[in-house]
Amino acid sequence: MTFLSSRRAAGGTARATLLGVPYDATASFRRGSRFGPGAIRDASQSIETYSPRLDRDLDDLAFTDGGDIDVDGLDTAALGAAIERASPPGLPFLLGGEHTITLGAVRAAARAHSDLTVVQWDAHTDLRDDYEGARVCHATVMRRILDDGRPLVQLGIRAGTKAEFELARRRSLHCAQDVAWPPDLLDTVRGRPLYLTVDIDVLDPGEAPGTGNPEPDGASYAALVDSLRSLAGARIAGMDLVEVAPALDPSGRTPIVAASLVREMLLLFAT
Ligand SMILES: [Mn+2]
Repeated sequence: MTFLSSRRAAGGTARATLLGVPYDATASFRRGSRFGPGAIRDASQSIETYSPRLDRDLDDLAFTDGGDIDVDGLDTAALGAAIERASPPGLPFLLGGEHTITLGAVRAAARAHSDLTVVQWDAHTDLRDDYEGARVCHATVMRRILDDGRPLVQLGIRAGTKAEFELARRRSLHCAQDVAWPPDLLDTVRGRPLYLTVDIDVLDPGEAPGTGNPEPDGASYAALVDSLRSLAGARIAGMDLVEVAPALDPSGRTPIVAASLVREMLLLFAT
């Protein structure tokens, strides 16, 4: 199954390509995000192609669904290499899978954009130097991105260690629980190539309970879409949506919320 209304663009000129990355090998608390890409595609069949909020329709957009990258049994080094190899031209849009997948995608995007800035919507800082002995995992991924020298903006953040928050205050361009953009920060990033990473747990668990490490007091769907919409017209070099774990939400609403978010991100950034 492919994502709602995706298609082969004539001559392979699709602006955006969806790629599933069904990987959750380092998940520490509750696994299941490897089933995220399939569940999001499945849920996409139940939503409309038209977004009243944006007054745009996916049917008017040439984007493709490239299926899943084969990541079965890979360690995190091989995972990163597989993602870098698979990164398509144009605008790659990865569906996780755990947050670790972002590292390979950011490194791939940075090959073409050395001044790449990363924007993270997430409940968690993900800035540990290591976690249970692992240097590359879902809890350290943003630390590795900082180590690579990438400027980082963190929105929706409400969980992490004291040391992670101290590091964020020193090294992130911005780290706040609010997902709204300070106007001066928007002016700073708008001219730069951006990589956007959305961890579904940035949303309140009431809206998206199907995720490995839910945190209370999260953003609303409307606030998240508004935050993304603030970047309309910006240069987006790549993006992802991660940490959807469908089995942890018997109501099934998390994959539907995620599919709606994928639609809005495509309509905002793949035109
Ligand atoms: Mn998170």
